[in-house]
Amino acid sequence: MTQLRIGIVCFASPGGSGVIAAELAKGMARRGHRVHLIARRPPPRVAFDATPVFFHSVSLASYPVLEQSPYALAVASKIIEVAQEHRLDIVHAHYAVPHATSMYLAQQAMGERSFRSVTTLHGTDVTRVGVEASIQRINRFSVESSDGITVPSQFLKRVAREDLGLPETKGIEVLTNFVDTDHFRPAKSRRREVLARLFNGGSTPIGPDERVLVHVSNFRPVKRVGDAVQAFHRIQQRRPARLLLVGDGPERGEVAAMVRALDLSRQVCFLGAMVEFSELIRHADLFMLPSETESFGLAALEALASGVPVVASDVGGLPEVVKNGVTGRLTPVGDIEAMADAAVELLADETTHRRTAQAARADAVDRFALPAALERYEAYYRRLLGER
Ligand code: GMT
Repeated sequence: MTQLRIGIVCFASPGGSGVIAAELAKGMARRGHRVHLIARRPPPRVAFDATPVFFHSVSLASYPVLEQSPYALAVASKIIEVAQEHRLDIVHAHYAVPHATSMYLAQQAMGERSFRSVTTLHGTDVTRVGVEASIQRINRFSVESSDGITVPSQFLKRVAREDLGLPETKGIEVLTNFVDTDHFRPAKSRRREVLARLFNGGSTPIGPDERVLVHVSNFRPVKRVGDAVQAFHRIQQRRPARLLLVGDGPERGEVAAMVRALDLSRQVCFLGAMVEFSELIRHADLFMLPSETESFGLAALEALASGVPVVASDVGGLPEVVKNGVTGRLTPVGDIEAMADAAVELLADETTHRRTAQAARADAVDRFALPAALERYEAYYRRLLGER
């Protein structure tokens, strides 16, 4: 098989699209391909690997005339530079806004000596910002102009057709997100002290009956972190429990105020953003994801791979990730009582919890393991290049 020269464009801010782009970059490099990553900064997690991924930073122009620095143009320019210098076969843009547009510009500028382009739609680039009136037309045009389009779930494929208006004649490939199941793996035995250290500087040990729930997100409104806190409020009235909140973002202040108002400061701990939380999550008892929408829900998959059952909203692509009643529970968006009931039911009975945790791990390995995902991506790239 010939070595591929692949460019990957992504955001470096915390979030699933940057994680997937980084894991893909590392994985393709390990498979022997030359991978060039283009972003403002190296995305979190890309550093954790010995295999070389070549990084090219996008620097932004500033000038008093400009109201905002033209990021999309800077990315386009960087793609041209890297593609020419390294004779890229494929450029793969993660998150359409504005990367699909930058990639289209670069392709046009390079003419015949250009590369094949792939856009992976991740979520709000289709469901929210991507369909805002101010950019919808150019976003749709740029995505449709990509040689290949991938999405992480059947849900997002449907929405891309309906909301973005991508025609049936344009192929959209479902290549599900994936997880490194060696990295996210269950604990040999759940050790309370690993988590206890995180609460109040470790001053209060976690009691044998106490259960630890975790939520990981970027604290954007769409994540509904407040619902996790309100559900937890009900859960801890019915059984001893604690809640670890991992991440940071615009809603954090409001959520912190809610924790104080509900008098939960002793049981709820805000850890802030963490790039590496696999050790923490594998010792937890339950993962909560009460989002308003998720195209996929990568954090939920990382919990499942760690052998941690998930209680999540029954929305978007989440039912494709969490098997309701088997690897976790799905409850209607905003139904705090239902979420609390599901959590208590899972935590109340040791046998149910163990069975769900084992099914979670098995299903993550079976359907979402990294090596098979990398093979699917590579086959897709080769198909676009006309190799088979
Ligand atoms: O679309 C976003 O809100 C950002 C994006 C990200 O960069 O985190 O999240 C989306 O992509 C992830 C990776 O494919 C998915 O796991 C998330 O479900 C998805 N978020 C939403 O759909 C809200």
